[in-house]
Amino acid sequence: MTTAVLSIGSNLGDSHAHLRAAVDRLGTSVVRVSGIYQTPPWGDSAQPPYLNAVVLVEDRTASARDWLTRAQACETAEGRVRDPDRRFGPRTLDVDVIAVWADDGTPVVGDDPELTLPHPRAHLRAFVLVPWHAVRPDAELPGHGPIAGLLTTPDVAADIAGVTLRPELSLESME
Ligand code: PH2
Ligand code: MG
Ligand code: MG
Repeated sequence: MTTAVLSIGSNLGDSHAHLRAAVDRLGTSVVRVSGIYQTPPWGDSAQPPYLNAVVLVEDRTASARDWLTRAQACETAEGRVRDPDRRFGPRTLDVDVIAVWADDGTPVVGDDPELTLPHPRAHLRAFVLVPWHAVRPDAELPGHGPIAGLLTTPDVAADIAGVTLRPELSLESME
């Protein structure tokens, strides 16, 4: 079994619907979903704000690679088009694998350029850390320690004010 933290984001089209479609596609692997947060664009400011959330998943057989494959399947299903000239540009759906743990709780660590684990910039991103902390206050980002501590580092703390919960938008199942 592996467990993973996925960050989902969208700022093109019906962002709420794209995020919901990702959670639906992840199906029974979903353990917990955070609220939806509106967040200022990071890395390339000339684009609309994002909606971001975090999804905790687990699966009896999935490898770390399988989470990347599933993440990319979600992106493709929502019509994600990659602009090679604009790495941090707008997107219908982005699903990033933030961290993965094996059955015994050991974090998966890897420097494959296609899947660096843990995600190399997660410790800097308020739009990942705030929703993750909301659903798992005691979580640790492998290699960086408790996420509660990361929220108080100057770079992240400066971004927190811009990360706004949108309580009227939800990813919880309506069944
Ligand atoms: N994703 C990016 C680039 N910038 N900014 C915010 N606020 N949220 C994102 O998910 C995001 C971003 C590329 O993955
Ligand atoms: Mg991303
Ligand atoms: Mg991505």
